[in-house]
Amino acid sequence: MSQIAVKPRTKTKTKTERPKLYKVILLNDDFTPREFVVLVLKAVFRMNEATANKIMLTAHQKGACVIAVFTRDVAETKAKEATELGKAKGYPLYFTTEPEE
Ligand code: TYC
Repeated sequence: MSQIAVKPRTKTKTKTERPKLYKVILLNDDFTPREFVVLVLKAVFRMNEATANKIMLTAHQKGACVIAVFTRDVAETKAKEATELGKAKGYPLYFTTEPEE
């Protein structure tokens, strides 16, 4: 008796999806000094003085400003870190995150 082994056709499709990106948003408030906002932007988001100033002014004038996009973990960690820096000084400075469309 001969047996024929039939190999199942299993084709593995590798689907590499891009990780969803999250925006880090800087919110304006009436108390945090402008220079301190700039300092935090430079320290946490590695911005130069000019870029940090521009972002700070946009948030100051419009109420909020998108800083950058990162993977979820990085966005949340940086937002938390930056918010904590303000908190440590008694400022209500706040950074939030939001998924990109
Ligand atoms: N509005 C603050 C002030 O006038 C400065 C400021 C700018 C605070 C941007 C937060 O996200 C901010 N001192």
